[in-house]
Amino acid sequence: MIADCSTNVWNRYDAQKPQCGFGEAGLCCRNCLQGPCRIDPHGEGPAVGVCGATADTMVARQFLEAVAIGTASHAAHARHLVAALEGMDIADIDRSKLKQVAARLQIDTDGRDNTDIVRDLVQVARSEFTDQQKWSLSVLPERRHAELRGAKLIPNFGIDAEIREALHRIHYGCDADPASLISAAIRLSIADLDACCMATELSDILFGVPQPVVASANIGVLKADAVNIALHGHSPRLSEAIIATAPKFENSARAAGATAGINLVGICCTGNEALMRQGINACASMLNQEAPMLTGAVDAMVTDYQCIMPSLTEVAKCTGTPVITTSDSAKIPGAQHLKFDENPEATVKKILMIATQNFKRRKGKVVHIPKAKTTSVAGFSVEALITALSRLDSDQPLKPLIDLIKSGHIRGIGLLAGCNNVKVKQDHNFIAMAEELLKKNILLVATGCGAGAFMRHGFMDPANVDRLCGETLAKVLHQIGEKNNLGGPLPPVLHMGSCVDNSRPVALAAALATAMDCDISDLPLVASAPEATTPKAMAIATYAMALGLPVHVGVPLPVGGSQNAMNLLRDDALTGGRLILEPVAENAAALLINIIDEHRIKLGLSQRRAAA
Ligand code: SF4
Ligand code: MSK
Repeated sequence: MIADCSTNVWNRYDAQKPQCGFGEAGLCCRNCLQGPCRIDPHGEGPAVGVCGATADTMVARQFLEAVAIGTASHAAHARHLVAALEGMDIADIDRSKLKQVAARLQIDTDGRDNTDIVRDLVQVARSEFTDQQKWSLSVLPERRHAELRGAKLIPNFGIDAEIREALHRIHYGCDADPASLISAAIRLSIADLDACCMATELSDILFGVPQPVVASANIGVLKADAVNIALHGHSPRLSEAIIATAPKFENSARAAGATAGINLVGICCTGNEALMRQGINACASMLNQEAPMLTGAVDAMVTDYQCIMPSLTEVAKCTGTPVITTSDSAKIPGAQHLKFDENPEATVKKILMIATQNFKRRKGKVVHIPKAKTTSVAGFSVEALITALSRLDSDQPLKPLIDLIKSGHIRGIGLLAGCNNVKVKQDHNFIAMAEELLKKNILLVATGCGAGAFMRHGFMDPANVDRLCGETLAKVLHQIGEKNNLGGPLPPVLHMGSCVDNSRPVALAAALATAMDCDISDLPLVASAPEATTPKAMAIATYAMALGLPVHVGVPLPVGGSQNAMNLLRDDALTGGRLILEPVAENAAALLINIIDEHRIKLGLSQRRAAA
């Protein structure tokens, strides 16, 4: 690293050690000014807080709070896209996705003008925040509705109203019953799914449905002789605007001495969005977001919202990188704030100008860009997968996939999602689990920072299929690749997008369950967030449970202090889903493989085992 800069996420973590055991177990409550209260998990100190709240209450209340924060974040993201759709030039949108989504939401599309359809869609979107949750419920099959209805988990109101109700329950002297609180968290998570579905589909309508794209990943995508602009956060709005305008600044970049022109690179989930739709190279994920700046080669770190470390401006003090924040919801002291929504066009131009000017400042200075760079094929939206499968059976595109699952060539499907977490050696859990699961012929899809991990380690490079996958899975990936004239197989792990885009694997699961005439919870399908970090990840994990899935989390959740809360989540009779807490990746993979086999037996599917 070029800069003399000692601050980074790993040494700040070391400085925090030992972290508070009460907090880690969920046994520290700061819900009112009589606290903080804490409960001794060893039974030697107080067993209740000042108000009488028990360990069960504290843990369940905090769980609901985390899901509420996660849901509020996804809701803000979705709301931002609704506003974008309102202001969008109708000529630029993806009409086929617009009609598909509108029809599912029972908006009349026959012979109607796109402007009218958009107006109705915006209206439905707005009422998702207040009155209803049509968006997610319209994706889920009837059997799942019935399960949720039976468990009284169908949301009563819109997203915002459910968040408000959750915050009310958490307040001093309200809901103290752990079962009631956990059930509220699961119901609220449907609102999170609603926001995620809305955000994904509006992004697709606004900016296009992702299709397979070849790009590079890891820090080596930075270029010493280019104006490097890092796009960081979650929203595709700002990144798409910068991508569209950057070519106009190529000449000024070259005039400033950047012979390679402008080099846009992605960080975190804005990076995933830009990669999926525009093939922008992925530079880093949430956990290593400081590293690109430390090369000395980043000319602007441009952020929107969520998962942006406030430490970036500290790092900037060492490197001189301009850090530009663009959302009033995510300001950072020391950053230059240019509000995107106020004047998108002018803001984008100013960002490109600042970056170009900064290149002049750093010209001639040594940069240190590690060579690490991999080839990655991304862009696997459900639509892209269906198109690929339709080359095997144009009438019933899902049938080949179902037949392969039934025959055992594909033993099951695993979603590896969620963040990196400083408590785990970066990417270790993702990689160790994927190695085990792929060998056992389990088809893997990935989103969010997990997808970043797989890109960095070559798991999205088709060249590695034969090395990483079991025999029958490799054969399937080759076969689909050949039928699509890709000149090779599909990659070992399929990149389905950002963390909001966990709605894509949900849509795939729902379609498979419908086609196989079973519930989502019956499918040989598992999910894992082996290095989870954020409340958004907790909300996503909870909606995966609400859909009836077994969900593995590989880091401690603050629920360990309550056996009752753990039992409610671990063996969730409410939804058929369950939480699996297992820190050792290899053990987690073994547990998930067993669950897949149990589901296969229950469905009466072939028990054929591909040679491992
Ligand atoms: Fe303590 Fe109860 Fe206040 Fe929590 S809500 S801080 S347990 S008094
Ligand atoms: S960025 S929520 S750290 S996946 Fe979507 Fe990564 Fe988790 Fe943020």
